[in-house]
Amino acid sequence: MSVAGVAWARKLTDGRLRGGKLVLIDSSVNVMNSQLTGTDLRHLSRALELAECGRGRVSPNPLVGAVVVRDGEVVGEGWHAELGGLHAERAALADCERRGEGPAGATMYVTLEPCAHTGRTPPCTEAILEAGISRVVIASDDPSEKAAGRGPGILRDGGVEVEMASGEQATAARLLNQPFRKHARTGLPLVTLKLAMSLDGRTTTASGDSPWISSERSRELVHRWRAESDAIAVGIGTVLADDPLLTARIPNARQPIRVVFDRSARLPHDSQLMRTLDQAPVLVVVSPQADASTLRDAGAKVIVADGIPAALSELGRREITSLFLEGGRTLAAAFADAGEIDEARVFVAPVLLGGSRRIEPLDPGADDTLIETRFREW
Ligand code: AOF
Ligand code: ZN
Repeated sequence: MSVAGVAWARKLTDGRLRGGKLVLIDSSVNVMNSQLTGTDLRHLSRALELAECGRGRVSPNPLVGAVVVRDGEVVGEGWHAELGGLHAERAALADCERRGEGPAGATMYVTLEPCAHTGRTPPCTEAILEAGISRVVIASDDPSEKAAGRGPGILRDGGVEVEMASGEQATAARLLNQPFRKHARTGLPLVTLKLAMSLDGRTTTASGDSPWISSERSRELVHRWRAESDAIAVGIGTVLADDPLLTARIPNARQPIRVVFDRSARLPHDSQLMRTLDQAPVLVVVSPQADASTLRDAGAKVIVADGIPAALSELGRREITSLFLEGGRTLAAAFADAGEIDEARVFVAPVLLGGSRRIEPLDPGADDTLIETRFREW
């Protein structure tokens, strides 16, 4: 039940199959789209699929996808593919041009409300109005101060029919951009806790070592999650015990910033982290009392912060929208006590570790079960 085990556990958390403590998301899950047709919803779902193509490449921007439909026919598709690149709406309009299709009078389906500001790129509202799009269907709001309804307002004033989706596609669009949404609303990164444990809830054996608990497939997932996170964090205890590298071992992956919560600035200069500063930055969070000058001189970045909330604010100020907590238990407990964990991804390995020796399952193909839980939605 290798992959199936993972898929089943994921399903429990997607809002359809609910059980026990895995209830999540929000009450809008079952709200129906009143004005939108089945065809509209199908195009929105396609726009959501396209948005996924930017995953791991656009942060701190959101994932956004767009589809242009004229007379029932798709004439352009686009997504926000990289930071500083075209927004999804402009990418979809450029696709219309490539195909030799005019977008005048068409409907644009977009997963995030079109922007009205000039940032790295000019406002999408201008491109939509210029193209003569007559209807825009939007799956989710943009809670940024500069957005927050301005774009839809400008489009309506320009004579475009604007509709906001609700229900399944709206929920999916919000869930797609939890890091962006939390950062836009609070200035803080989304915090996701990763844990791996045995069936009997152990992370180490009785002898105190921490053997690999999770399977090959679980480790692959972890590397993907690293590549999709702006930063990953560990406590100094984990660094001293395991000397982790914390890079994403995936070809061409964007490497996350590696954050060490290290109150007294004990991070060893000969640790794997400090020896691989050329692969990805290391950011050490120390208390105001610590002397981190030698770490700074050696090339680490240093944040002086008294406690987790202050550290998160500083990480958010540096445009870190997602923080992936990789260990250990002390750091996880401190984040939980601070009320700062948004999501958890827990691998349960089919082994027993509570006794003096590791007990393996009879089925050699037995794999981990992944349990994903969301504690709050942004
Ligand atoms: C859209 N479509 O595809 C995206 C939007 O600095 P910029 O120009 O990249 O703008 C980034 C902001 O624009 C970002 O914070 C978010 O509010 C919005 N992102 N908007 O209409 C898109 N990626
Ligand atoms: Zn835009």
